[in-house]
Amino acid sequence: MKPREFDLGVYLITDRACCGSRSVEDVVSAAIDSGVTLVQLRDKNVDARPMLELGRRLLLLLRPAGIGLIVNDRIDVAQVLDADGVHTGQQDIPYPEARRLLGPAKIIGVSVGSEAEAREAARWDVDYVGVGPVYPTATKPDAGAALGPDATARLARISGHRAVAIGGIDSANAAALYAAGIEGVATISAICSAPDPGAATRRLVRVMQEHRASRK
Ligand code: TZP
Ligand code: MG
Repeated sequence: MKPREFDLGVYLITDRACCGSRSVEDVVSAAIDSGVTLVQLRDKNVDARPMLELGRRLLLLLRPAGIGLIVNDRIDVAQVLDADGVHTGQQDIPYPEARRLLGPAKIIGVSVGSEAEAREAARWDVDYVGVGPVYPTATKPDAGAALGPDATARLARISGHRAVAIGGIDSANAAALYAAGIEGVATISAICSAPDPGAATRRLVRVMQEHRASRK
């Protein structure tokens, strides 16, 4: 993958708890085989070393498939892994410092959940914004009130950046986001908690492909 070239279309965010008895590697492997376009390593409850070890195992799966790995929060872990980029939230290292640490070639995504945050992101050369929560979600209890697709698209437009929507998204509600002008959908539970993560990924990829085909 060339630096900063990436497809936000169906963006899987990993969560060990949501994977249940399955390994994160098994879920990511099924998602890769089923057309996922980008993967984020996210684990709020683990030290750097196990995160690094999981990241290394995920890179062994992702690199041959040409799919990028983004690391949530941990710039140090992303650097040691030589991952494709980081995703930073509003309480993480601010974008200018993250860019200074990572250099121009890495992907940096920033979370946006309000107009003020979208306006701040507009001042920065971020590679994408993650906007949400679009719909109610049990996965991140402190995510705030659901924005809905229209407000999500509005925040994305204010930011002026490529955007991925997040929060409560599955194959039944993803089409509304693509239709509203959002480039991609990010999900944790719709894939990680699905009885069949591969089939869940294929359903989301089909929605994305139908939208892309309708725009040709
Ligand atoms: N940020 C905003 S909502 C959310 C994050 C990390 C959780 C998304 O999880 P799910 O299961 O796709 O709703
Ligand atoms: Mg964060």
